[in-house]
Amino acid sequence: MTPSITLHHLNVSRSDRIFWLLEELKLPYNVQVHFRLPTRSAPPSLHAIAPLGRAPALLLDDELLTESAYIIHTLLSLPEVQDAAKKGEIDVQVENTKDDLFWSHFSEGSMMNLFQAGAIVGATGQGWTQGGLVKGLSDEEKKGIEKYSGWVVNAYLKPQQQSTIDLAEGFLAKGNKWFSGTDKPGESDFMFFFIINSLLGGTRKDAGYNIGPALRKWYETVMARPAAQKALQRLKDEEEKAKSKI
Ligand SMILES: N[C@@H](CCC(=O)N[C@@H](CS)C(=O)NCC(=O)O)C(=O)O
Repeated sequence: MTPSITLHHLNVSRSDRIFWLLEELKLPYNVQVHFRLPTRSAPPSLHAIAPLGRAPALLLDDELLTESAYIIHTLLSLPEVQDAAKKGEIDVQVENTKDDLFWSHFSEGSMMNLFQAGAIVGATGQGWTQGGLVKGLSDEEKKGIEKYSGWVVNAYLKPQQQSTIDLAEGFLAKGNKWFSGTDKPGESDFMFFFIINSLLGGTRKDAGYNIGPALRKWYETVMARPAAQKALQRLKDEEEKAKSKI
């Protein structure tokens, strides 16, 4: 029996990974949109659903799943998904390969770790100096904060972030079409979608990272897939529908 699925989506978040996967798996799903607060944090509505108030969160029948890699792994393991793969009805690597496991952990544990740190320091630095997050700072203090947060983001974190991009580029450049190491996208490919989409098509597009030809080709291959196109369209439509109700 097809499970009932509700994806809790936060705007500009890792839940784009799950939209793409659900479209590839041809599973019907509902979407509940949560909009970030002006501080960029998740709103109370998401905290009411997920223990850490983070997205993505997914309700699978009565079970709440969090952590995108776990959500992806669980969906790929559903008996109906495994059956569909056996019958050739879906073009997805449903069994984890060694490469899949490595790159899935890498994408969140090493790569997003650094990008998340950069986003937090950048946004809170600005919140202190321009957003009134802390009142009564002197110009001298603001300059100090700007200098420190600029150094953390650009001199300390950026070269490390670039090294993670380069490592991923090196794997694909060896002739691998997908991070799964097979001829189909697997768990790790869905995991990479968030950061590569943000670096090539989203908020980090003009942030000065060097993205090599193999990663660009991977992204083009993803974006040429009807499921990825449907996913991004559904994400946009759901956000617009939810906005119109505010
Ligand atoms: N490791 C988690 C990370 C989840 C996470 O940090 N999500 C961000 C959005 S990309 C979030 O919900 N942020 C809201 C907040 O920090 O308040 C996963 O892969 O699902």
